[in-house]
Amino acid sequence: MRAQMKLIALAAGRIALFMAAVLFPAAALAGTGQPSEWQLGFQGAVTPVMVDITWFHDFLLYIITAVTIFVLVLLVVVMVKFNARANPTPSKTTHNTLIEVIWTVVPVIILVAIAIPSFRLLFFQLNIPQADLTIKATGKQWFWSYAYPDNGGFEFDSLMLQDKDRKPDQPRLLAVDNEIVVPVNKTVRVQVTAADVIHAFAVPSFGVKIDAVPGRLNETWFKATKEGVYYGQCSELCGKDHAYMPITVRVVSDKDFATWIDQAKKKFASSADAPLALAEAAK
Ligand SMILES: [Cu+2]
Repeated sequence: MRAQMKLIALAAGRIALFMAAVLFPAAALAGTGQPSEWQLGFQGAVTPVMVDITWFHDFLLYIITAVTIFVLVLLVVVMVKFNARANPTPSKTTHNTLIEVIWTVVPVIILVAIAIPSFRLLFFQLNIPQADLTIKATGKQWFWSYAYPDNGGFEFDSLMLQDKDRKPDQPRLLAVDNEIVVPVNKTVRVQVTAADVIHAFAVPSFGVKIDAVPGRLNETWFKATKEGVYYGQCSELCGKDHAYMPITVRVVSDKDFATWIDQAKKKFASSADAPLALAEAAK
């Protein structure tokens, strides 16, 4: 009995959590930049694209909740009013023009109402605006390499931090040795490709997820509106260490970005991984 009560209490807790997520989707226990415990919704949005994705998700949730409740109510009404006991002599009606027009037109209206913001969002994501900065991300088995062609063309590898190298504030399986650094409130174009197999570049708080395909250059963009550290992961099953090639983006002020660029140019210039920098130096 006590075990049953415990189970019921647990289930009630889960349902309450779910209802909270439905009623207050924006506050659905979500971390920003990284997942949080008991998170149900998306990670917090820090780019205009992710703000729109979150809005669209919530908008769809309201529609699907209304549709589901409406169908449930209809089912209950039919069961109660039209069962054999309550309604011994059923009507022989087979057609009703008005109701058929309604159940065709209303779903069409709902689909159009969904399609308009959906396409608007798709174009917003896929039209790369005039960029302030371009970085190139190359997926490799099993780490990422990043190049900054606008800033001297240096390139560096970014590997997941092992537990022994991690500082206390760096999350496990998400922190890397060399982070991507970008300025806040600047449009960043990301060119994404791969050197071996298909990977995918994804940062949930930015609303960015795009395949990294060998021999092809994909493009995406983000404009982070808040300084901070945002984590993502390779999101295309790419082999044995797929789970261990995270992405870390540090969003900083313009001044800090300029400082970082100066340091990075020196730090990564001598690297054998910087063919562009070497080519430029040879000029
Ligand atoms: Cu991968």
